[in-house]
Amino acid sequence: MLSIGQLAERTGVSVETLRAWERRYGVLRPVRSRGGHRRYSAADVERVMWLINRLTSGERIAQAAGSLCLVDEFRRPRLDHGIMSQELVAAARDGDLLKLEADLDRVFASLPITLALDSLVFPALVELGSCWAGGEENVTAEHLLSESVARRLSSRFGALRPVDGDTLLICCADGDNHVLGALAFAVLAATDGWTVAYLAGSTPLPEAARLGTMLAAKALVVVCTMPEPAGVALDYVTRSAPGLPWVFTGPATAAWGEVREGVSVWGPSLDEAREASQTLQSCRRTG
Ligand code: B12
Repeated sequence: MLSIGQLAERTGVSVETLRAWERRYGVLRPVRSRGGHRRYSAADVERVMWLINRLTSGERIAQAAGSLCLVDEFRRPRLDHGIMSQELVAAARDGDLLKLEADLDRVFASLPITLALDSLVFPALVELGSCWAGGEENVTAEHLLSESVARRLSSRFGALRPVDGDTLLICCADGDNHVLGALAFAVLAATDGWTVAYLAGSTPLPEAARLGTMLAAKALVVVCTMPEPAGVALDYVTRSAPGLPWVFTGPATAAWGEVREGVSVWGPSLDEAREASQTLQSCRRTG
């Protein structure tokens, strides 16, 4: 546990500012020592760092503090065995459209996309998907949830105007129509300044190769959710279309390592794939 001075040292935010944030917005959660002094935990350090991050990206403190309270609200249930994720599952199962939409609005408004997907949405989809595969679930619950998520990701993607940056082509392996991860990755890449040619689901790779060449894409990213189309795609690329900057990523490639049969593999998480794309971006800029 830290004193306020130690918290200030750890985070680089002055004691006065920390006190003001605590008083005005209640963003710190100190406990009292035996002598009655405030003591701050690692979670407080994390909260302050989170706020600094939001302020650096231009947000005002009141707004950032408001979002932080929502993040806390959503993180706590995740630690408690994913209760929030269970609520999404339940709302989708019950066809409770108002709750489903309201919950997803709050999730996407308050959390970074990767956190929203990895901590809440994907676990809910995996649960619905496995119940459906086990014959216990009607497919409508999964469709309701995945469509509501796809709408939100699409509208974010549509709001990001292409910049005059290097081009990343993003598609799903031929035969694979699981687009949510690909769409999320497209949003992240566009946010980072890539010009994104997003082709959505099932794309024949010879055609992706033609477009990628025409656009001089810096990477042709093939997102794979199902293992079989992933294997066929890798086989095609290594046998018939080497030489282009192919990258494989997505759930089906999670166990592949960084390179597979001479082809780059990004991930396994969305954050790691994003980092790999940022590294490529900075290599191109400096190179
Ligand atoms: C939603 C869904 C669908 C939707 C897709 C809607 C859409 N707009 O995308 C629809 C209804 C279209 C669908 C159809 C089918 N589906 Co489906 N589907 C799913 C479900 C529920 C979620 C898929 C998804 O979004 N996965 C992404 C997340 C949830 O997966 P994850 O493993 O947690 O991913 C982790 C990481 O890999 C990473 N990640 C995820 N995405 C990405 C992307 C990138 C770029 C990166 C870097 C990382 C990353 O984040 C996660 C956390 O770390 C899964 C269940 C599951 N277990 O995944 C089944 C699942 C993928 N589907 C399956 C099947 C069988 C089908 C169908 C064949 C069913 C049928 N008989 O028609 C069809 C195939 C259609 C096709 N040709 O593609 C199987 C696949 C089995 C297999 N091993 O091949 C699954 C696993 C269900 C199951 N348990 O059987 N499906």
